[in-house]
Amino acid sequence: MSTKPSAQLIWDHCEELALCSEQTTALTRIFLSREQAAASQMVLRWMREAGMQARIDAIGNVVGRYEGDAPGLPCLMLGSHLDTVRDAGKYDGPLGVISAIECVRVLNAAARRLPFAIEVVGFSDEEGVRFGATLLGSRAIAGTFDPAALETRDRSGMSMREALDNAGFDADAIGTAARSSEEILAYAELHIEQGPVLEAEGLALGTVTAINGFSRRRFSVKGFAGHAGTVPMRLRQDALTAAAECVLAVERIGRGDPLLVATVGRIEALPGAINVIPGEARFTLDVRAPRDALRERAVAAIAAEVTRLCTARGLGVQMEVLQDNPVAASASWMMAQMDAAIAAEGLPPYRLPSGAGHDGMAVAAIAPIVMLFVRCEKGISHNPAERVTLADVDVGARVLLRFIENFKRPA
Ligand code: HGY
Ligand code: MN
Ligand code: MN
Repeated sequence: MSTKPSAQLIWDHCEELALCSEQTTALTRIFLSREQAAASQMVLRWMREAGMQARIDAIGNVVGRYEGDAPGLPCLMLGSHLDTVRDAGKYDGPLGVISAIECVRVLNAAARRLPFAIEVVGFSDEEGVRFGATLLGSRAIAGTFDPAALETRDRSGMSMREALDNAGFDADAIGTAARSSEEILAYAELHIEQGPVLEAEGLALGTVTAINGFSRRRFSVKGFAGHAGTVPMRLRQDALTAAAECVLAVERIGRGDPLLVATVGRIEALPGAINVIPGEARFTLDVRAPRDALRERAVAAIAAEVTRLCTARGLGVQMEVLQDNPVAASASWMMAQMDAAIAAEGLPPYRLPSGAGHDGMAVAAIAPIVMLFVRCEKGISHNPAERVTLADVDVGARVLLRFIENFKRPA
């Protein structure tokens, strides 16, 4: 009987989960979609086959529980997210969920019970693709879900409340997903690095020191739609050319500090016809930094510059605050235990920050956190070219299992 996780099974389950997609030619699985419902049922089954009690909570998180050596003990929570970005890779999120399930399967096969319970969570919305606000599933578990988010709307104009109801959930029952800090000893997440550092260092794994803070905004530039053939250039109130200047200002301000990143990931011109001067332009903003003051200054500078540029053109602009998340630092004792697990598998411990956001930012509100990063090829992620190796999946799962088996919360 193997006492080691099966990297091949993890690999195969990532492949199988990737079939739950909005398209057949790309991987897109967004919050409350049919594809996500199918993925949740698949993960429920895997959790139960691994020996866990498994359920879907009030916001669609898939929650599996493996009891400790006595019933009802506080748990070490593991997991990651099951939703994806559009045209995603197969491992951002699912690798963490499936590796954690595989660790429990190995413990269960050996009839091993630890002095704490283990819970594995497949979070329902970490990416925030559908409604803009992110970490919805983990915030619900942390008890920090903002009910105002229920009124945000997706591309089709459907509100989150309606989408929850359509998917068979009760938007007003989201509070029942919240967990108390007494129930959770700590949270540990295995995730691909989504950056180039481990590969550059020639390392398979790293212990995450902190998750950079991030701010998300949505801007709407208001001009005046007009006939593309008749309105002279000097008389136009073109919302898109104003937005284009704003996008370059975001890049300029983002380049102002090597620790800062600022991105406009989406822009649209309305009404969006080839022969109509755009009367409105909408674009998103994503700003991140390892220090909250640096991020906050950059967001303020961008908002001021956007207003200045639009006003100079005689246009109006509105900014919607989608979300602000402070830096989430890993617990030092958990980093030490993750380093020890890495070393016990014969690898050199290595520490690095996370530029990407993760569910641990939300869970940090109720539990100490740590992450284990797994190398990904060229650091590519949020892209179908996202790749890991079977060998790295194998050592990642073995280190995660060793971390679990040796986990001990200091008195
Ligand atoms: O955007 C992020 O950093 C994460 O992938 N949700
Ligand atoms: Mn992720
Ligand atoms: Mn992601």
